[in-house]
Amino acid sequence: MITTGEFFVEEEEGPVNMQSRRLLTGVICAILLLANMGAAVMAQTPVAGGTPAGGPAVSATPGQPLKMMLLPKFLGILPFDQAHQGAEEAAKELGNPTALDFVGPTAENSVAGQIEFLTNAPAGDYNVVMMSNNSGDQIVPAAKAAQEAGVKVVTWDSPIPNGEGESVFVAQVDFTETGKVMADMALSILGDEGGKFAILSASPDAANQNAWIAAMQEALKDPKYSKLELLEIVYGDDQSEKSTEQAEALISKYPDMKLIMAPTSVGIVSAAKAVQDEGLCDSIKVSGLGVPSEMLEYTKNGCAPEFALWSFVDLGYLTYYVSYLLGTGAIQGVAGESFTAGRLGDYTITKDPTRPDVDARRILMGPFTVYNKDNVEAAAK
Ligand code: RAM
Repeated sequence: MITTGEFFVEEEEGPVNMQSRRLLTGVICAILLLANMGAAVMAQTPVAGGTPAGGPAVSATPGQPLKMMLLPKFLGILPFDQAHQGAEEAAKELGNPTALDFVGPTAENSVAGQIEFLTNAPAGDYNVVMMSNNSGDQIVPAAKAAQEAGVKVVTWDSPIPNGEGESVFVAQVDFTETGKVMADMALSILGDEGGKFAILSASPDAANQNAWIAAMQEALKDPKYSKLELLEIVYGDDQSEKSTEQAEALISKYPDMKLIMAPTSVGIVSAAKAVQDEGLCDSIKVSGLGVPSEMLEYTKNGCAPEFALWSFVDLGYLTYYVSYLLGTGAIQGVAGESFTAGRLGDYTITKDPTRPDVDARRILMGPFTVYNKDNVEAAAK
């Protein structure tokens, strides 16, 4: 290796040339010193392994082994299977040599079952748990214990309401907008004269449905929805039989009810079927959030003329990317960090604006799609 010293001894030169070369040596040394100082400062940044908040989008380094659990509210319904499909797609792309575990409780045992899965995650050597929370804030002690044991807890679909024990929430859509979308669908179905409607929700502990219902009630304060009157909120626990019973009870309790709004993929199908089976689709309509393939029949026959949803496949895919980046230390989950999530492109972590009073961070996916008889068939394929 040639050093600066050797460089000068080997050459024959006059005093002026010698002087300018000494000057050049000084400049080079100063530059090297500054470069070293810069490297030292960078090594001390708190987000070592990632990029500082506000920096360029971080890309994942594939092939790192991470044990990851995808924990839906419960097993056995199409949206969660679709999220699983998306997560597997990302797992393959990222070349994680450790297989993804898709596990969950039954719908009947959702709250206690989720708490148990999360409680056992550290002993199972998981690096990340990706959870659609169905246990409200009851999940917090288990989530905090998991975090303290070094397990990242990423929520998707349904967050931890108070944000405690949650690294970051991957939101399918903006929760405030969900309230407006539901109010708009009700108005568009019922027309200017409006009417009375009831809400058939999932379970009383479901953070996502609770937030959407609160957002809809807030949206309804706008005078343009003044003809929409909310009768009651009932809960079918995301179980078909219970949701059907609840829909039937609403139908017999409120003869003047014009609409059932169900912000759950299980509830909306149960309500549409109940209304159809009673032969009441001309007088009672159904709307809410549903999967196109499950709603096709009811949208085509006019029982459920409009409903909305997002892509659960993309939600699972994005959640896996976020979790892999967090688990490998490429991102820290702080507001301002940007990252690339494969085919979905770049995202930035922000403070969650829909939970303004708590310390929680969000990644927003979107978009919403509103389905009707014109586009439901294509989406159902
Ligand atoms: C059900 C679940 C899920 C919700 C959808 C709309 O599948 O409750 O959490 O996002 O409905």
